[in-house]
Amino acid sequence: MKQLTVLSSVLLLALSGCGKKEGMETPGAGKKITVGFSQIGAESAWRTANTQSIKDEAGKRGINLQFSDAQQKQENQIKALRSFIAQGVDVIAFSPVVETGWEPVLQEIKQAGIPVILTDRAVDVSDLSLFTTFIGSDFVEEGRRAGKWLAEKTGGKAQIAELVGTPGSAPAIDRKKGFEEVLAKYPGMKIIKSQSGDFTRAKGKEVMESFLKAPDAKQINVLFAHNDDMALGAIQAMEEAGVKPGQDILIVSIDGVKNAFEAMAAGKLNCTVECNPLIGPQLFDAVDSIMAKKDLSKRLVVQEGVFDQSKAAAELPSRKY
Ligand code: GYE
Repeated sequence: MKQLTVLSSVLLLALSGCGKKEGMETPGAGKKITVGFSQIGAESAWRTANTQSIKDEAGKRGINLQFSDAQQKQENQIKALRSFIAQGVDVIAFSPVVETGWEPVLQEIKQAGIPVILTDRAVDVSDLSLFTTFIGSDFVEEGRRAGKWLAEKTGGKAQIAELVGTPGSAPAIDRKKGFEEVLAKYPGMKIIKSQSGDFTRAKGKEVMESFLKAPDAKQINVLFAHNDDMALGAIQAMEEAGVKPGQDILIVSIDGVKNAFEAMAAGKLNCTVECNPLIGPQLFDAVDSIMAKKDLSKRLVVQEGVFDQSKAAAELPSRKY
């Protein structure tokens, strides 16, 4: 994300070097646009909503969507990207499972003259011409929002267990960074346990079980989970261990999926920081701009908020994911 952060102030960058090579066929009126999309997997409710949003929007716009699920493996994503090159798709979009290791395949895509849109997660590359635009949330800010809510709620005193997302992924790196930025201002707030739950409910439960079995388990009075699914798994582990989630241990997580709102309404989760997965419309607007050879902002940020128990019941009926 370093390079992207530097660039976030530079809003309008031309598509130079990212468009199709001269002489290559561009779909004319009536010809369907083909987009190859490599999705990370189906690890969370967030991801399921994200996939649905992309498929629905492609359907609405009559886009020929080549969708590929990588089951949370970078090697599968790289294979999918190479098959999109072989098919000669018009645009490639993908949500990179981790930040690093993309340079070679992105170079191959560039050689083939196919524009790339990153969605949701960023890549760590030094050559920014390797992609046209990145559409996604500000994960550092989400981590800060979780930290600020917690500092206010606890008066700056907390012994925190942290459930980290997929190691090496942009949201795990950035949410931790933003959260720790806030913690640095409060000497009474400390992370005493930290382990990856890979953004899944099953892993979140498993890791929370091991936290609760540790000799110093009684000291934990807060859980910060990098996504709702891990928090929901941890809630189950707490209940099975006779610990009251939301009371004995305060819980703050990120995403804002419907099940998290239900858990808040039931008093088991205390706060969720929103991360909006419904980026299908923005993705295909970007595809349209590319096809029309219009300038496109290098960074498109998704708008989102923070919800606690006091707002949960009112928000629940209109929650879209
Ligand atoms: O928070 C998590 C998902 O990249 C923002 O990935 C996304 C994260 C989201 O598995 O639930």
